Amino acid sequence: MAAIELYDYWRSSAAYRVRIALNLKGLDYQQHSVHLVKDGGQQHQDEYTALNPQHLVPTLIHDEQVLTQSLAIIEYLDEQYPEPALLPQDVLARAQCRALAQLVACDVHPLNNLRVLQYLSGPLAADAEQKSAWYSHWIAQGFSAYETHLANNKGPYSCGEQPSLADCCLMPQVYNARRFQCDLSPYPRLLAVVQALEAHPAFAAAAPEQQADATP
Ligand SMILES: N[C@@H](CCC(=O)N[C@@H](CS)C(=O)NCC(=O)O)C(=O)O
Repeated sequence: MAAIELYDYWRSSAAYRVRIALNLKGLDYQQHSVHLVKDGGQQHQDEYTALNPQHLVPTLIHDEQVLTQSLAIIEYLDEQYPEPALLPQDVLARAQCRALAQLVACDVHPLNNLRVLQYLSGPLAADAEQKSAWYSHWIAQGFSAYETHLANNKGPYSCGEQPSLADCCLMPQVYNARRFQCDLSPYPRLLAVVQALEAHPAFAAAAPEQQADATP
């Protein structure tokens, strides 16, 4: 098996998605911590931007090839290592599963990312209360739509009976929402899925606190 290396940060939700996918596939990987805060953010150092010119984690190295963007990385892994599949076989179900993943990864996460929060509190001089209101607003918009979609779901996970790409995105976003003390009580279906995910060993091992670079 080709060596896999993951440039990672324990609290990065995009890297957390990839850790889940790697664990679901049972793949061994070597982690390199890129501390997003220390030294002004190690994601900005030349050595790292040579790999990822967006100054973002994760970056995955597989077979000496460099891959960026968590969703692209997960789909790449799914094609290289098809079992267990992270997308449904049915074409329509596959599109619907990708839609849930993108709801989180494209329409919630980028609005609440570290660099956005830093811009809010820096150049825009938002105070802690405004930042928290911003954060909760985008979580509520996204999770309320996710909750509605789940009404049509059959099975313990976001897209039926197996953990999927959508779950790789949901779990880290819920971790972040809890960290920012967002009220998740309006989303009982989403919380039931999260309960199933938390009980799954691949998700448990990918949790931020389980990572070697986690700090109290
Ligand atoms: N769309 C990218 C997002 C990656 C991303 O936003 N990573 C965050 C951590 S979750 C990051 O590196 N932030 C550094 C910063 O904001 O300076 C992906 O899915 O890989």
